[in-house]
Amino acid sequence: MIKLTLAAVLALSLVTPAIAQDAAAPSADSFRARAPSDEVVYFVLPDRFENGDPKNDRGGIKGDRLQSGFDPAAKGFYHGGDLKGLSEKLPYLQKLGITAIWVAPIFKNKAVQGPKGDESAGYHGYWITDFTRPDPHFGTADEFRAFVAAAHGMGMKVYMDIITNHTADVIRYREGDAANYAYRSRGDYPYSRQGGTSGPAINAGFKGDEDSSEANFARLTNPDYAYTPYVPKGEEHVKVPAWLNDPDYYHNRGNSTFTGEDSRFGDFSGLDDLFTENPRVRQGMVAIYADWIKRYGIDGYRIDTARHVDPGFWQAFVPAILDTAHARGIPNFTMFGEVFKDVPDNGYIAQYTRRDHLPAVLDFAFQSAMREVLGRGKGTVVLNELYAGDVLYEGGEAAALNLPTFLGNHDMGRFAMLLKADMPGISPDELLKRVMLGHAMLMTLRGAPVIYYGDEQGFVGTGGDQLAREDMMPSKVAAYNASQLIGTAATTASDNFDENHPLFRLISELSAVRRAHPALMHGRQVVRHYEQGPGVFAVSRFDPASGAEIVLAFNTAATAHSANVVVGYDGRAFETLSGTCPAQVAAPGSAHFELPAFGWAVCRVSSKAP
Ligand SMILES: [Ca+2]
Ligand SMILES: [Ca+2]
Ligand SMILES: [Ca+2]
Repeated sequence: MIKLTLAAVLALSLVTPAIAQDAAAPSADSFRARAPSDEVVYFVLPDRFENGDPKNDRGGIKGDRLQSGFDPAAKGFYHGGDLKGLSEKLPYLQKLGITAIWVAPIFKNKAVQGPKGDESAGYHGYWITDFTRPDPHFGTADEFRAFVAAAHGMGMKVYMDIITNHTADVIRYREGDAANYAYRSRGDYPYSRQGGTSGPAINAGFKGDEDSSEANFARLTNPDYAYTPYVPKGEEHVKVPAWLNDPDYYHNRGNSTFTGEDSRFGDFSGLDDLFTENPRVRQGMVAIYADWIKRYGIDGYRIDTARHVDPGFWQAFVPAILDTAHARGIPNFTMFGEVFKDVPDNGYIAQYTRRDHLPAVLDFAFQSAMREVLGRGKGTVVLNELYAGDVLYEGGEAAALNLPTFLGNHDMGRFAMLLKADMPGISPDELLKRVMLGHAMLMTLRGAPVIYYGDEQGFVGTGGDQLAREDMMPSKVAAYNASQLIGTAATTASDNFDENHPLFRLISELSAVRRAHPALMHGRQVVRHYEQGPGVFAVSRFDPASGAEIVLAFNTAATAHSANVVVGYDGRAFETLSGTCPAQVAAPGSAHFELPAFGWAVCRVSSKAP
């Protein structure tokens, strides 16, 4: 590596006034003006974060854990974290460099559901009964309002996690195996007959679910075409708003296998699948989620299970919600859908921006590519293929800048766990280095980075789902506390809000660099270098106003690698923003990068010779 001379340092400092520190704290009044691409997002399950009020731990429900859902020693039950705790920890998130908080669903859930002996609780928030208020386990509407106001006061946005595909599992069927109702298809069980093609005629004149007009759905009056759905005694009015209690507004065809027709029309593990083709359901969902924007002025929606909802629903929902947000003075309101598939590719997820008109989708293709290059020994060419596909999104490469990118999540598990699964026997030190590099790439490559809570504290976890949902507050779950963290000697038995953790420091530093340089937030990205095996991957990103270039180079290999990387022909010298940059170009149009194992370089290009 070539060292900068003192003269070069002075020359660079004269032409580079905006350094990272300038952007340390986003100002409270400017958050509405920021594009979704400019955010650093933190995805948090409030139940697993901080307990600000022990009085709400049981959600006001009497009885044991099978009533209240509260059992801090069990990974599938409520642990006590809440909105008050989240508000108290906002300064921690601001120091981490977070500018937007994606909160897992806070709506009132069915506290406990599941077959006898296999019950679990709605601590994750995805089993909604009342769509109009926070779950009492998490706090009150006033506490949510206070949380949003506090976040906004610190210049941070709030993204809510919403569901339109299903409600909690309340509806049952008279026929079939209650443990797993088999899917009954539209061909075998048409809407025109009760219980199959040879059954009595019902729903005369209904032309099927492809005609979403009110006139057509006025003729769908009997929901007994596939199964005979019913609401168990005592639960007739459990859902809010009240229209949700009518089985007519659900598909009632049995459980999804997550492929083919049933992926859209089936119940997600028994969760009542809404008839999203029905205009009454569409109006109802728009009303519910428009109301949260009007009442609280939140900044965006992460949309759960988006691929299990019909395109016509999104084509109606998206513009109605955007109109509401814009009228409320939220010009940059964003929505990003969860389109999760075992083998995600950008062509598949891009459909949901083109056909369904979702403004963005969670970038599962980025996550998959990052695992390939950092966990599965694939060449950095995989990343070139990923970004080549950015033209597939509605709006093309510019729209891809707004995609939330991530390394792992609450379903698939944490990035550290995934790498460990790919490389059994990996040392904690190498795992930390790979996870650090992954975060350096996440924070600087195109897209809005999403940090999964706890990743900044070196959480690893031992699997997906419940095994990836550890507590930040001192945990009582034995399985969590037995898991070794990286970058720290701590375990989840103690509280983990360490601002000196190496991952916390890295994310915080790179967030500051990112926020100081428009090129890294919403600048066009051009791939500069990639290899067929592990090694160097490099891109340039460009400030849309000034045209200034920043070169990013990463080494995914476990040994030092170097490469001659294409750079702009006017470039002469580099200022190091992070990692190890060369002092100057090797020749106009080329720079020699030497990177240590798992090293990186974030380099601002200067046209002045050193
Ligand atoms: Ca609590
Ligand atoms: Ca059900
Ligand atoms: Ca569905």
